[in-house]
Parts: sequence; C-alpha cells; structure tokens
Amino acid sequence: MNNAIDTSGFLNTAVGAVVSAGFTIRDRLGGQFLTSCKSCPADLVTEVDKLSQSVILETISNAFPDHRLVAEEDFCGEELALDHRPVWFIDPLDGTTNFVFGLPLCAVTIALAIEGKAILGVTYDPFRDELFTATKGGGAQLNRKPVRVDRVRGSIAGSLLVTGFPASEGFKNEMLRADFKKLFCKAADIRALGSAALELAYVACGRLTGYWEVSLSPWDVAAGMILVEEAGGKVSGLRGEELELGRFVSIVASNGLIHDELVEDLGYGAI
Ligand code: 2AM
Ligand code: CA
Repeated sequence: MNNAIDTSGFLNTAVGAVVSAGFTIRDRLGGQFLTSCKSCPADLVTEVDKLSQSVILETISNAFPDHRLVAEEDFCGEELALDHRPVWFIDPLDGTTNFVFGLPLCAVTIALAIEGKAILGVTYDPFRDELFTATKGGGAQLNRKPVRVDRVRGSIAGSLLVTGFPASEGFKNEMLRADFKKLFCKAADIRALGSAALELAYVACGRLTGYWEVSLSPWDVAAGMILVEEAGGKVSGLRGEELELGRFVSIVASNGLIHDELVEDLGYGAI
C-alpha cells in the first residue's frame, strides 16, 4: 500500500534538490546563457536547464542509487513502464521559454512514482521562494503550511482558469479543438503562465480554479497532479478519464467543484 510508505526521507532529498537547483536558476535569470532548440523552434533548452538537472540528478542518485531517474534533458524516448523500481520524474526548469525571455515564472519540479502513481511531488519557485510539497495521504503544503484548492467557485462562471499553448503543430490542432470561446465567455478570466508545474501548484493552493493543457510530458505534471489531488482537487484526462503518467499527458485539473463542467465545456467528447 502506498499509504504505508514512509516518504519523509524521499521528501527531504527532493526538497534539498529543488531548492539547490532553484538557486542556480534564480541567479542566472537575465544573464548570458546558451540556448538551443529541441523538437521544434519553440521547444527551447538552455545551459541553465542542464545545470539545474545535474544538481538534481547528483542529489537524488547519491541518496537513492537504486531508483530510476527520468529527467527531461536526458530523456531519449525510452519506455516509461520498464520495471518496478521507484521512478523520479524530473523537470529541472519548467517554463524555459519564460526563462529565456527573462520572465520570472519558472519552477523546478520533481515527483517520485511507484508503479505509475506519484507518491510525492515537489515544485519550487525560486523567484518567490515558494515551495509546494505533497505526499500521498499527507496533504499539500506551501512553505510547509497546508493549502487547499479554491472552495469558493462552484461553477465556471466566476472561475479563474489557466491553460498553456503547445509548441508543435500537431498538438496546436489538438489545443484548438477545445471550445475556447465558450470557456472565455463563461469564466471570470483565462491565464496562460507558461509553466505547467506552477499552474498546477496554483490550482492546488486556490489561486486558480481550473486548468487544462494538451500533450505535456510526465515530468511537467507528475508533481502537480499529486499537489492538486492532495489539496482536495481533481485531475483527469481531457474527457474526464483517469490520467496515467504516460509519454504524453493531456490534462484537466481543478478544484473538483467545476471539474465536470470544465470537461464538458472543453468539448473533447465523452470517454
Ligand atoms: P518546459 O518549460 O519544461 O518545456 C508551457 O505551456 C508548458 O508546456 C511548460 O510547462 C513547458 O515545459 C511545457 N512543454 C511541454 N512540452 C513542451 C515543448 N515541446 N515545448 C515547449 N514547452 C513544452
Ligand atoms: Ca523543462
């Protein structure tokens, strides 16, 4: 049973890793760094992503040499459900495009999953010194104080929603299938912050009511998913189905109260 796992040792290591990595990011915003493209011109990586990742990999592999590490900047398309080892999903810099433009909306985010389910998630915003943590059955915290999803908004009307825009052409079409006009007309407003990890953390602490995005990677959302669930919210696929940490993840997350309405209004259809 996951509930029986003592996560405190994992959590301490994870927190140490994200905070150290976060300092390397914070100190380099607005400075000079090498930037290159990955899958397409909009898919960026900088030497700071790689530096942050090396800090995290060293910390976790020293503490847990038997665990598997799935880290964005090392990932080569390998099978995710390979064996029964605990798996760390690591995004060393979520919000790279923001970082490249000098916009301080970025996070370091890592999660530990056992048999495909996250048991721990940690997201750190180095620019606001905000540390979001969650463990399975242990609730969600911001800077070690419990947080909850938005309990005030019970429908899309009055809700503050957030989304993100995918980089590649194929996924743009998937994004454009959402009934954006309907949501835009009903909601109080819609944001796009450019960091899936922060968007999910903000749903978890009630700053945003609901979120959706298509074709993310497991390291973008693994920590955020457990944060939202432990904060009393709901996470699903675009059609309301249970969400797995597969190679591509299209996600809806909310305070739970607006979830069914959000799934219906997105208009991706039934499961
Ligand atoms: P990243 O900054 O780690 O790449 C922006 O809407 C969100 O989408 C960010 O969390 C970003 O993560 C994520 N994302 C996932 N795949 C991406 C891609 N191929 N290009 C740009 N952003 C991507
Ligand atoms: Ca990244």
